Amino acid sequence: MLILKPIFVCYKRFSLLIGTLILALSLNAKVHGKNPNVLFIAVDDLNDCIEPLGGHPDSITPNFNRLAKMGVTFENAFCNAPICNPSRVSLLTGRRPSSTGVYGFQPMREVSSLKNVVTLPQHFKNNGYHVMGSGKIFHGFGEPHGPDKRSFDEYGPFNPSGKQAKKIWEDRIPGTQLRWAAKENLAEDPYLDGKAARWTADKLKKSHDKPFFLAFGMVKPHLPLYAPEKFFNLYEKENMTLPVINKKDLEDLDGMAASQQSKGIKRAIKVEELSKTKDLVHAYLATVSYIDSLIGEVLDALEESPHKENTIIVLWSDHGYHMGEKNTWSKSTLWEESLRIPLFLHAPGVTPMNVRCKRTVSLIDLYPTLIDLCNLPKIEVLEGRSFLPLLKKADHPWNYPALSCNGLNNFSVRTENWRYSKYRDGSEELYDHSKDQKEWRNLAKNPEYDSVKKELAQHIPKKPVKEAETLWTSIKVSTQEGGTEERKRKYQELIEAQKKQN
Ligand SMILES: [Ca+2]
Ligand SMILES: [Ca+2]
Repeated sequence: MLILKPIFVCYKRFSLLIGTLILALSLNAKVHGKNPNVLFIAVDDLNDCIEPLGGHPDSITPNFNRLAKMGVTFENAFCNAPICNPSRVSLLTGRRPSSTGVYGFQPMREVSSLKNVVTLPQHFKNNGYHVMGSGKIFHGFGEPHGPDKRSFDEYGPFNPSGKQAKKIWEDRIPGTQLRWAAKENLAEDPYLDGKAARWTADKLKKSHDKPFFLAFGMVKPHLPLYAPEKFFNLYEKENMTLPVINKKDLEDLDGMAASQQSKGIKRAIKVEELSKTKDLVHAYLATVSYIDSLIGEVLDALEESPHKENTIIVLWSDHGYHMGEKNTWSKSTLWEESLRIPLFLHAPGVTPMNVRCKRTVSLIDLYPTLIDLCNLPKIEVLEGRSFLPLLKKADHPWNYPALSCNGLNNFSVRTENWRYSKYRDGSEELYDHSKDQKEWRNLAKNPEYDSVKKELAQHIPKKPVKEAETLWTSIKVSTQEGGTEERKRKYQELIEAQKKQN
């Protein structure tokens, strides 16, 4: 027995090892043996005010916590461009705005180089997947949040019109788009986001003949900040923590670096004059809690479904949002608040649970990463880099900065420690994130950092293509309120006229 015991122990260890190997292989087989499903969740204008990213101490987001525990939370994830359309076109085509000229509101298929582009969902569709979508995935033109028809087999709710819940109360900053309201609590949520969540949950509960790619896009917390009243009631408005703001922050900037978001700065001045910061922060967090609850509904449906063990979940926001920081309300800047985004990824058999990754990744990387995770054919022209190694090991060596751009020839390069931005008028910013996470001290003019700037500047594209010309962007309409509706009307007219001509 004395001799047998070690052999027995050895055998036990050996069988444990074999068992672990078989389990690992079978988990891997579930993802890599056949094509795993993808649940692709998009959020609009969401910054780090969610519990796993700790951007606001008062935020209540149990379902973001739940998602974080399931896989990898990226602490340093960034968008390719800090506005809806260029961010989404870039993610969904895998090409940077500086390569396509989509810096603003150019409809993707109207841009000659993108007319026949194979989008991310379309690549899944072309490779045996059933591709479904609802809500806002592509930015809509004419049709609000209309899908790109070539990218999907079927599309659920995407139009925000229709029955709406009654407002309990409403407030706004006059002369701006900053509006917020609590709506009545209804059992059947009539908003687009609620409808899209229910549609997505129903699809998850069904069995499917083919692997599926299921996209679910929410339009909140984009303005106006409307949510059912119960989400406002989660917070005590009077005790809200306010963002820490350095009033003199812009004084060390000049040129385009200082004036990049004049509308956002005007909004911030009005919010301050009317003492409405608390109200707006309250409304933003209420709206974030509302979408958190919808994410919960969808996660519940997946959990109860037969697809639980074989479905990748990815959640991203198209860009961040300023809440008064850098004296700005909204987005469209090359500062951290606009560029940093929530990004979560859960891939059964690949990602460990509850892991945080500090490496810099960006939305340009999602297309090649999903190709890798689902064993789809590679596409040569994609400009991002698959971060599959980080999904397996969050601290894998990674020396690839995130590159963002905001309009022609305005670029920002972010490494784990630095942000360097250069604008087309030559103005610059340099921030040391190891000491200055709020980006208050611009070091760009200090010659001590010339070598840092030089190294980071190497990542900036040398020949960005100019703004693409399209029918939509050729329409000149004032950007005052109602401008977008007027633009949509004129756009439809032009499309009709073009059809008649052809
Ligand atoms: Ca957006
Ligand atoms: Ca400053």
